[in-house]
Amino acid sequence: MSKKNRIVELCCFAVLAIICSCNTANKEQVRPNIVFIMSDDHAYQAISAYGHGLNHTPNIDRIAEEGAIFTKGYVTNSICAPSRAVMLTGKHSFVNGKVDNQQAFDWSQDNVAKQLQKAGYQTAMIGKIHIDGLPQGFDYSNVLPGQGQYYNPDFIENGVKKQYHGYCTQITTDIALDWLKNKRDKSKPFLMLYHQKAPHRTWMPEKKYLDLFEDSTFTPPANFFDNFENRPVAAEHEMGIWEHMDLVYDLKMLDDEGEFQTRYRPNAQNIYNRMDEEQRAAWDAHYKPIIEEFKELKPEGKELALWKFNRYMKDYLATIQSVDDGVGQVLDYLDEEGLAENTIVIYTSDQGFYLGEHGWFDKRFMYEESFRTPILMRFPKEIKPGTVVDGLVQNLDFAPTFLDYAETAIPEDIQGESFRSLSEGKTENWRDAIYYTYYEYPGEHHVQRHYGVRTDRYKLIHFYYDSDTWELYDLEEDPTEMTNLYNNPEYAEVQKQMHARLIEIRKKYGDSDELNRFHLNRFLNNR
Ligand code: SGN
Ligand code: CA
Repeated sequence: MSKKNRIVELCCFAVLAIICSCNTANKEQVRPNIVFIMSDDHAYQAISAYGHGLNHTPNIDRIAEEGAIFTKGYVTNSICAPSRAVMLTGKHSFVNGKVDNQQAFDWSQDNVAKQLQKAGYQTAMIGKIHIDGLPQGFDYSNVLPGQGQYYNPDFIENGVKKQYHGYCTQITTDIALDWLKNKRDKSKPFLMLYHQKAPHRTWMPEKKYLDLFEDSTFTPPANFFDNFENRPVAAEHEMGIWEHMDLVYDLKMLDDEGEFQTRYRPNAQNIYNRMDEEQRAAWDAHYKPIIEEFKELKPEGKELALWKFNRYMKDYLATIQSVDDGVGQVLDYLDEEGLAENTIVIYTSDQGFYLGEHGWFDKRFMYEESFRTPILMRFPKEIKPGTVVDGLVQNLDFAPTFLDYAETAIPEDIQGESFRSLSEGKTENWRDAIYYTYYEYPGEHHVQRHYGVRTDRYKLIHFYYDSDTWELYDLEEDPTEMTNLYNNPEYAEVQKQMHARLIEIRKKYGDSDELNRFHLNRFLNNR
């Protein structure tokens, strides 16, 4: 090769190298960051953007104002750890194996954090995870063991346990901010799972918010005194505010005189003992007058039910205020760093929650309040402010959506679908039915095993194992699901069609009675 040709060849290589490196740099700049915020048991009714008027959550609302609110966000299995496993894997519980809170999760299977990590993302898991074992797929993890504690919680940082002093929600936010500011590799895009324990039972507010709702009076939902006519399975529940909510453990009536010897009083005492002197002083200053007042009032019957409902709402909503503050702090950080434009921010919960509907707290049932979950999402680059997404979306869809935005291939075996184009307003070819399964029975709160299908208008549920009960609802006529229409002759055709939809959707996702038996036997053998 002549000297001249050699020089030309070298120049070509140099130009090519520059083009390639520019492309990589561009790609790095272009791929969005993802902040996936999730709280535990946060009912959509308790986010002001959803318009129920119970409380004011300005920071969470901001995500929807500057982005999108999802009106039909649902989970596939309304219980904590399974919901998280679904989000991580993009697969239904009966496929990823984590069907209930007790069953071990197999961390060796693929998950969205592993996939994004492989694609060059920095990944972090902070806060409540409720899945045992060192989280896999994360460059950094700092998680609560099990349910975690509201006051002075333990955390497990990259496998090492240590106790923090203070209030869990704020600590979780501080850890998230510390990772964003000081720990991540700033040359890479990031995925941060920032997951709050609040507002999970036993709804312990932060010191500064103890009094926030003290002057409010809450009116319960119209079906608070539900008599469960036509719904024998729901009638068996153990999640009634009136009948099952513990006066001392849930509602903080830990009196010095020991007058209220309830079932869970010892647990309440343990939680109280965990606080330091200053925390206890603030706690007592707030609750002692309420205990005195309750002793004087001695409410009974329906009056007691309404008193309990009000105490529940005050504490539950107060814990949410700290969650909202944390969201604000993270959004501020994104603004300050100029990251807001190219960062997807999602706010969701591991499932919905009952705020007195049917007289309940807790979740688990396929009825709307616990089947549904809040989803709010901001991505200024692609989503117009004030977007309302009405398509049926499930927590199954988060993993493929993240991969889609990250320009990373979605593995074929992922069962969810990316809602990227739905969020931009393209509704064609979107699904018109969703599938649900629930397994944790026999168990706390006594909710039978069930599965079902929901379309835009109808819902068909089958309770099995200790029961063989079908329920059918017309959500347009009966949005609070008070009238079971199964075997109602007027709905014979709808019933037939919904059975067909159920068979079809179970086939689509690979569920069956045989799998239900398998999970039941595994559950019974592990007890
Ligand atoms: C705990 C709660 C239950 C709750 C489950 C599951 N009891 O066991 O009320 O249903 O968690 O919640 S408590 O006495 O420990 O508070 S989940 O969100 O983790 O699935
Ligand atoms: Ca939960």
